[in-house]
Amino acid sequence: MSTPINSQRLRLLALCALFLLPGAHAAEPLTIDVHRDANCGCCKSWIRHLEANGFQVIDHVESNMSAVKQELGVPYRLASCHTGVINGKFVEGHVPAAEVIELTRRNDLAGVAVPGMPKGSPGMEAGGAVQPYEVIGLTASGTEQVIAEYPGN
Ligand SMILES: [Cu+2]
Repeated sequence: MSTPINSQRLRLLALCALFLLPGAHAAEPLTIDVHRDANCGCCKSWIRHLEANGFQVIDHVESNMSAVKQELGVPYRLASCHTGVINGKFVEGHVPAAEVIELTRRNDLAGVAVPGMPKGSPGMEAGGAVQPYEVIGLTASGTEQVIAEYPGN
């Protein structure tokens, strides 16, 4: 008689764990290191975008950003201004918070990038102009895939 109750309880516990795990993850602020040049205004605006979306940002002012990018494995073709690092993965340029979060959930990606500095991307809103842009994911094996397109549909 007690066996079915116990297994039911176990099943309930398993269900609870399923629901609690993502919740516990979201409650804990995501911490990201951001490397930038001292005089980069749009980099600071991107940092504010991340903070507004619940990230804890550790700001690093660098004198040689290209050396930082090289060290972190950011391909030259994907380069932008600042470079973030989260869970050992790179976040290059004005990547929206949604794709930074996606990066933390994707085991296949080594990093994400918004190459260049497209107008209208997070931190690049000054002036009000909007350019379409893609968020590129770089897999561990070095292939690129588009993980988001902005402005979205
Ligand atoms: Cu920028």
